[in-house]
Amino acid sequence: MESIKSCRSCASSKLTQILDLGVTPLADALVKPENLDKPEGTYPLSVVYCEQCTLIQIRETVPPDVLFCQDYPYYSSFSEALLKHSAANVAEIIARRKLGPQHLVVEIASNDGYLLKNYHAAGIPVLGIDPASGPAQRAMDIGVDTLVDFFTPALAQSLADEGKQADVIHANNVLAHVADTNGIVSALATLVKDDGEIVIEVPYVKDLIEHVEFDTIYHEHLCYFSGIALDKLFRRHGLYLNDVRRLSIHGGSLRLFLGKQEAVQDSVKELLAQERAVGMDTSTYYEDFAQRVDQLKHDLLALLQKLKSEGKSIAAYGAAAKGATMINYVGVGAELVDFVVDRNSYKQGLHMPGQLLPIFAPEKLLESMPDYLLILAWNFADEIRAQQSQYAERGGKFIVPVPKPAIL
Ligand code: JHZ
Repeated sequence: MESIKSCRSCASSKLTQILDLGVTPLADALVKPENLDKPEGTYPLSVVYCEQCTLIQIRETVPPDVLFCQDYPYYSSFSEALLKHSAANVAEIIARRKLGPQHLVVEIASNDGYLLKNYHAAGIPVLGIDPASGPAQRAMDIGVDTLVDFFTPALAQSLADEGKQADVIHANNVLAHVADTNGIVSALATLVKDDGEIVIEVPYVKDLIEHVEFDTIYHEHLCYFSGIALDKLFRRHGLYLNDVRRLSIHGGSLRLFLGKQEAVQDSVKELLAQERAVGMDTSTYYEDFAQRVDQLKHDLLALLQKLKSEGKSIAAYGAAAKGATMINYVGVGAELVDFVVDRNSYKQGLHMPGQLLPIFAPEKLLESMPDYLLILAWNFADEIRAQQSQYAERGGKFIVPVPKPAIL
């Protein structure tokens, strides 16, 4: 592991620490039953603000081949909400750009083909790029052509040399995952055609801070983006942030539309102005975050301990990466929560990193009927509650941990 001395975007060494989450295991390094006695790798996790370009980032860089290996357990297609969100995005872009068989759409971090399959079904050529071979194989099985590799400037150049520049590039929830922040943006600029478009989704740091979504901080996420920080980053590589939308997905995200020609719309000007108005271009904006995170930790622990002292049983829903940060930072172990359930069959039978809570299929809920269900995948709380209506009808109650622990 390396610890940065300068900003990943602008290289300034003026970094101000805003949060220390201690030493944690890797959020997606789920533990196999046969390894339960073996020590897990743990890494420090701390968040800094760049005084020059305003980018929020973690100090620690864990090598990508450790993070996104063959066993990488995240498969996008387990959420109906995400599938709907992606299909709607694709339909809009096909219609607006009048895409057809003569075009090429590339997705970086294409995972199991959850997004590109919509273009493929419409007869538009696609290429996915993803280093995690498990999800990539799933994509290929459904006909989504996929390169199992890391997306680098060299790979972008070799695709461009082969005549495979893209009309549209999607890069959802991947910008933050790449340590060479300038490298990935320059690679996007290389791969997109001069009249092409890049559509990027990132979790929005304003939502993270305002709703205390501290659990979305883990080693896979190196950067936490604002419009101000992104605009500076893109311009350095001849790309213009021309349009932007705020989305509710993943606790609040930005969808960014970039091109090689400058055509900045009011949406971008308004977003940047709003960010400046609340002070996101100063470290003051982030000053009380650590204290609010600590309050949430205290409140959640107190709630779970009170329920246990009343003889109630508690389980958790969602073996999400963010769930690992939540249970490890708050200290939610087997004395409080009996087990975790998750629909992702690749996670079932494994254990959460750190606290080692066992992961089962959601059917276990109706069999065991815990009194309370802590929703660790709170970003999909509506979907999960709808799906678990039988659990609720039988008297089960839900706990949502952010922005403030609440029983629903
Ligand atoms: P979910 C991942 O984070 C990892 P995670 C990654 N680093 C990233 O950037 C973000 O996504 C965007 C399960 N589930 O998506 C599926 C059910 O079991 O919030 C997942 O295991 N039933 C790439 O892991 C987990 O919950 C359901 O009905 O924090 C959700 O994880 C639903 C909706 C989900 O992301």
